[in-house]
Amino acid sequence: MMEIQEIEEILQQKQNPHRYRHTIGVRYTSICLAMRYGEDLTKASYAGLLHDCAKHMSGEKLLEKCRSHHLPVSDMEAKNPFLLHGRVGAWLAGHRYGVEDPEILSAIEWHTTGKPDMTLLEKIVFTADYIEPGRDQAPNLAWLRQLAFTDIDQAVCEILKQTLDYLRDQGGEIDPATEVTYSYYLQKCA
Ligand code: DGI
Ligand code: FE
Ligand code: FE
Ligand code: FE
Repeated sequence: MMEIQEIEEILQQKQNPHRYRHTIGVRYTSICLAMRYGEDLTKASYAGLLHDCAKHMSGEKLLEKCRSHHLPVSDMEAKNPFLLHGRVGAWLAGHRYGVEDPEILSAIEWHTTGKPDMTLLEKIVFTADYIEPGRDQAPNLAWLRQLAFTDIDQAVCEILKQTLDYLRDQGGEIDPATEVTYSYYLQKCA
């Protein structure tokens, strides 16, 4: 794997200052959650740092990357290509940043929609993305941040609930993956 510092330098060049601050926030929040739940700190650090490493790409570029590297694209993703930044990011992490650990790659791939029965590392990155200190748009964030450090499954469930509410409100198309993930965690946390 490339050194953390070298990756930071590359991402700082590629991302706008706001996105880069978010990236660093997700890196450290992932590390904090890893401390709390007993995950490997190095894995959390790399997964958090690289989770949005393809976010700066346009929809067209993301689709082109998927075509050229034979990555799957669902109908929903073809219509909303930004949903592919996790999958393309995982590809970049592997091929440009030298990450070989499949757990790190999977946490990057699934950070936007989540998926049922996530690993601890996947849940950590999914949650850190939403609660990192730079985020301020969600309601009840102070409560949700505490919940994340109390019961991460409940936090995942609440984040999905808020995301679905937001998408319904905005008329955004809901990826079946997001819905399936919510159903799974709703049942698990009931
Ligand atoms: O890349 P970030 O902005 O840091 O965070 P992210 O990768 O979790 O993306 C968040 C955005 O993704 C947020 O605006 C909600 C949106 N999103 C999550 N699930 C779905 C979705 N958008 C659509 N259209 N459909 C989904 O199922
Ligand atoms: Fe993202
Ligand atoms: Fe997210
Ligand atoms: Fe993010």
